[in-house]
Amino acid sequence: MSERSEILQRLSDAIVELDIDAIPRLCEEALEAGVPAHEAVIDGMAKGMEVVGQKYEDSEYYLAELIMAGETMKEGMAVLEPHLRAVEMKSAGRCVIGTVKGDLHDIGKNVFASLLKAQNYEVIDLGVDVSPEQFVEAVREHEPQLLAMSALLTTTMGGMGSVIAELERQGLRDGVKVIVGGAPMTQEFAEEIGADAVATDAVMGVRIVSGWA
Ligand code: B12
Repeated sequence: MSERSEILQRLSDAIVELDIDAIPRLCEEALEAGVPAHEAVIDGMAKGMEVVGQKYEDSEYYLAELIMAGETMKEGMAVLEPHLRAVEMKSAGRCVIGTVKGDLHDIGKNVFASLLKAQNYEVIDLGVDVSPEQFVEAVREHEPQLLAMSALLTTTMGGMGSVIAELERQGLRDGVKVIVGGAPMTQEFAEEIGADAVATDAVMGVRIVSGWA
């Protein structure tokens, strides 16, 4: 195993083992070894999150472990975020972002928002559990080029369609590009709700939107 893949594996393992004390040091080590910050997030820590999700499904982990895994990943993000400048992209614009109503998952949204900021986007983050009314109001107020919505629960992803329908109803849809993201997204779903693009990983998302600039 190369040094890089070994470090990525250790980052993933630390998330799975909920090792909140070790994660900041491991993130530093990754940076020192020349691993780009976005790779440490997506190919390291986020891979561990997938294992955590699997263990939860297998009833090996419970809600307490999900919470702890989230906290561990946030500790790692605190070290890596200032270094998220490795994706080579041009352009800038304004983006309104949020996690849809009923959904409290924000780690992936925050990763995407950090990558956008690193590309000189102005990011207006509405947080989690954002209602269609709040999204539409923010689009009216801030007139962004980009609206980004995140959902991790299959039960909440439908809320994205409500936002787009409301934008259309209020005559705001044509002025903004809409990207939806999160693990349960599919191309078919994005087309069905009338989103402009879909991404299941944040780097892919940044590539797509910078192509629009
Ligand atoms: C951590 C976690 C939590 C934490 C969240 C902490 C936080 N602040 O976010 C807590 C403990 C709160 C939580 C709660 C729950 N969770 Co949870 N959680 C997870 C877990 C383990 C990891 C998610 C994560 O952060 N991954 C790391 C990030 C980096 O990845 P990501 O979110 O997928 O984001 C990436 C991409 O999707 C993309 N992306 C994300 N958003 C966006 C947006 C845009 C615009 C773009 C371009 C890209 C993009 O970019 C990111 C980086 O590449 C997942 C399992 C999993 N593997 O996903 C379950 C999971 C999502 N949770 C699940 C469940 C069931 C729940 C609960 C219902 C549990 C319960 N019984 O209460 C509650 C729901 C609470 C609520 N109302 O939202 C299920 C969802 C099942 C489903 N199909 O709907 C999962 C899949 C676990 C499982 N396997 O069953 N959870």
